[in-house]
Amino acid sequence: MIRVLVTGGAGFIGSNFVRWAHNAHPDWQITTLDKLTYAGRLDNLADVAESSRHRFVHGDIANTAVAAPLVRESELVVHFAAETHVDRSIQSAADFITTDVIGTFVLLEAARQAPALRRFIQISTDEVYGSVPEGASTETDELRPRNPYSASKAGADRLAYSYWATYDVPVIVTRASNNYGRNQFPEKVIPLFVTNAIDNIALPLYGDGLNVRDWLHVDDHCRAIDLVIEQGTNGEVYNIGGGNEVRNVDLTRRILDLTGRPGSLIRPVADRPGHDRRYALDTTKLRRLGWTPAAEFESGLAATVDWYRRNEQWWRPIKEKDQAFRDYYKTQYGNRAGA
Ligand code: NAD
Ligand code: TDX
Repeated sequence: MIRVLVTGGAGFIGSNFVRWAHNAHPDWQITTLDKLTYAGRLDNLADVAESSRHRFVHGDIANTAVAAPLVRESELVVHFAAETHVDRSIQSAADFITTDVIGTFVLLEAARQAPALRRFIQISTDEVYGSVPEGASTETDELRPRNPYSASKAGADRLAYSYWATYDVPVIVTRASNNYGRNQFPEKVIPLFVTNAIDNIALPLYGDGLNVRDWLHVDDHCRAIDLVIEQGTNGEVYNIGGGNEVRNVDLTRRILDLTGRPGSLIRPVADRPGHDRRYALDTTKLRRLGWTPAAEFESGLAATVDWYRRNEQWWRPIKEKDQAFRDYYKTQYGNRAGA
């Protein structure tokens, strides 16, 4: 059996990856290490809860006593754990530095003493390139992160690279675009807007709504990570982009169409400070390994809306009963003046 450590496996992409990898790789013995922050949910891992090929460890990646032994026993590490929401990083950056930078440092230090380790996948993001007015970012482009989240991710991204260059730790860095799909926490724009629309609550669209994101289905992301594990080259960076550039206002209208709600639910609100205008990735390098995204955005978004419709028991307790989420929502949107 191949021993695989997945950090942040109770979150959105991590749990989709664990479920996907558990099905695709009967020879993987998977350990999920997760702190279960507000974004981590054990029920995201319900499909593998009974499996003898999966083990859950509750712990912090920044805690060497917990994290280092798990890294040292692994052949593969897929490192998703992070604070991930840009708006929260603007409210307070401390947890982003502790988890995204120092937590990654702790894992990398342990990786130096992991005799069987053959891959350490650092899950980075397209946000490290900063705003891209035209064209598409290639892996060798300069990094220009512009918010505390993307700056902390850029720090982790380059720290991981440095451990390959300096200590020969078998690091590969992936930089994905905006993911969508099942189990995404309802602070991110798609699940927030879908669940608000279901409830007939206003959709707070930042600024002029013309910012562009490139949407990647989480299943396509999982396949890409798997391919990079199998066929990537240590020390390299791989962009993973869905090739679906959509303006936020158009995304919002599609969500309203899919939920049968009127355009009057759109509420233009004050812009996010330092709001990156556009992200776009050149994915030639990954495509050369044989990857193409399978999901078509229209149907992928419709299936995602459908998932939130059918799984109200998953998100209603967060939006209606979780006081921490309600406080966050109030701080973020309560007094937000119109754009
Ligand atoms: P998420 O917020 O849904 O989940 C993060 C998970 O990490 C949670 O389960 C949380 O409990 C866990 N975690 C946080 N701090 C931890 C700590 N100190 N120790 C252990 N576990 C901890 O995030 P996501 O959207 O699934 O993102 C996963 C990764 O992918 C992140 O590294 C993120 O930067 C990257 N990424 C996300 C996107 C996207 O669109 N969501 C795009 C590109 C890259
Ligand atoms: O209420 C909102 N209104 C709004 O207009 C929210 C939450 C977002 N937006 C806009 C801001 C962005 O232009 O929608 C777009 C997407 O916002 P988010 O869902 O917050 O994602 P983004 O900031 O683009 O970052 C995401 O993609 C890259 C993930 O959260 C990151 O973890 C990932 O690295």
